[in-house]
Amino acid sequence: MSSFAAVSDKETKAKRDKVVAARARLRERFEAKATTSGSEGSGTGPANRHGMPKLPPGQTPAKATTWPVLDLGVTPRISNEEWQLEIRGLCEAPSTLRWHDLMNFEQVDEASDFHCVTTWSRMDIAFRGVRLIDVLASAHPSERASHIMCYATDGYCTNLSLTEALKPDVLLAYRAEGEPLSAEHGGPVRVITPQLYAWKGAKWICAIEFMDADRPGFWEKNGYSMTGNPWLDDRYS
Ligand SMILES: Nc1nc2c(c(=O)[nH]1)N[C@H]1C(S)=C(S)[C@@H](COP(=O)(O)O)O[C@H]1N2
Ligand SMILES: [Mo]
Repeated sequence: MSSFAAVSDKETKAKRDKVVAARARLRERFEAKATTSGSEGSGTGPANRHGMPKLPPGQTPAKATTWPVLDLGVTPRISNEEWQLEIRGLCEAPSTLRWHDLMNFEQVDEASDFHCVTTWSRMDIAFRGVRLIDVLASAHPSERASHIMCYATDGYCTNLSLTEALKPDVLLAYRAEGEPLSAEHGGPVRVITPQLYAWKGAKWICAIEFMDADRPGFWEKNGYSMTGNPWLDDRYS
């Protein structure tokens, strides 16, 4: 399910057509070199789980009512008005997005799974947000860009290959289960990477850098895998 906010004028429509075209071009580039990163790992939600209540190896379902909080221990409190996302690095159109810019992208609802490397999983969390691919495409990444680093306000960072980052259910999420995303879970805006362990989704996202090589983020420097594919039990390096 997805919808555009009311289209008010031609200019907005033209802008969105451009975004859609940029997204298509970018997706094409990366689908061509898609890796074999787990045939069952390329997305989640009931459809992508083939309708099976199946968990990645070594994972246990958390109670439907619990969504544990895991982070470095500080909880930034950021209002929607204060929130900013800087897009930089190897791209032709670096920019800083504000809340209203985020609202101008297509808004999508995705039920996604959330796999923590500490072995609990929450299935089918209802998220609302913007596809990361749309935001990345709007910055026109250069041909050399192969990875991104996501930076967060608490000093955290984590790396993603563009192949993973561009998958359609990777979101910049700002609502969960019908409520604004709480500060504890990374609100106002965090990354959700349903096909990867949850540490790959930066809470309180504040910057994204396009890179021409892979580089470890916080947990990746501390022994976690560079890729983090739960379907391959790909936890540590
Ligand atoms: N900014 C930031 N993002 C982060 C983390 C963090 O410490 N800081 N921890 C990661 C880890 S290890 C996990 S398991 C998930 C936990 O998200 P949750 O607290 O919403 O369950 O966030 C990830 N994103
Ligand atoms: Mo984690």
